[in-house]
Amino acid sequence: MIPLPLRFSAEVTRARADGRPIVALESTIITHGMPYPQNLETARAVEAEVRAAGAVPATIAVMGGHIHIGLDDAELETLAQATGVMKLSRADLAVCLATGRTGATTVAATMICAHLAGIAVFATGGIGGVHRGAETSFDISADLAELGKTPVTVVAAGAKAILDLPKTLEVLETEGVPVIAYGQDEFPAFWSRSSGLAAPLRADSAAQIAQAHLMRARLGLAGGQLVANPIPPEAEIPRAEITPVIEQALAEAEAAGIAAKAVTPFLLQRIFELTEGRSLASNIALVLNNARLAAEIAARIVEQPRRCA
Ligand code: PSU
Ligand code: MN
Repeated sequence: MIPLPLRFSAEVTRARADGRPIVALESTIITHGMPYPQNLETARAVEAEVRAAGAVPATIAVMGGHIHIGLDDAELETLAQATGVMKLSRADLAVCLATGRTGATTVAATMICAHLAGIAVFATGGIGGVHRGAETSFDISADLAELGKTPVTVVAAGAKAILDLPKTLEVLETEGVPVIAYGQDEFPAFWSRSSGLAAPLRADSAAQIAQAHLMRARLGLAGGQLVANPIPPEAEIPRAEITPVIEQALAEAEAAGIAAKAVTPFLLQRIFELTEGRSLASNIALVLNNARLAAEIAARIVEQPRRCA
């Protein structure tokens, strides 16, 4: 068999040896989700937030035929400025490795790589979902099926209202994915704490989420958990304010014939422009908030088996 092409950073190698909690971080948010230099600043700030909360960050990306589990600062900088980076989902990962190209991992691909590296918890901003108009386009993110297959707990701020949120929740239910709102009953909608939709499940502590993660494994249930962590109140853009902006961006995407992998990056960029950067400030705040919660969950997961053993 060919060797598993994992390459651990020095920091992650030490954390693994010491049995410390590790939080995986995705890289598509860096290459396709935010403009330079805010993408680099955010990536660094998110890593710092994970460390401040007592865990070790592992930003994941594909470079030079390897899956990097943890990037050093020079690698982070290279990725943040790179052009022509592949956006990797489950379908693209092996071809990117085989061809030696540089690839940024989406939620789906980051889950796969985190699991290969023995990392249980992953923090991001928002997950992909069912796009509006999916009944004709069939555009449903592979993130949803991945959550149904791969045992990683993903902390996100819900899903963006650029998606069809009721259909996204339906597909998650079909995939058997626990969607757990943190500290509230409602499913949060990324920039807004409220979506108008009830979350299927609720948890009020990192310890409960960690326990549920371990219990799923004990029960032999495949797949991960989606923790929907609402954006901090001071950073939110209320639903009434963001809705018309989303509608305009969607109309422009349709008029321009944007399709497939280009849809999410196009919408994010237009919403950034239309809100004059406010959407980006909110996005950064919610990712930091998710990094903190993910670090707490990872710490509880590392502790619990020892206590029970
Ligand atoms: N949603 C966001 N920000 C993002 C993404 C989604 O709010 O940066 C990125 C994530 O990497 C996610 C991917 O996994 O887009 C989903 O892309 P698609 O819809 O093409 O599956
Ligand atoms: Mn898609």
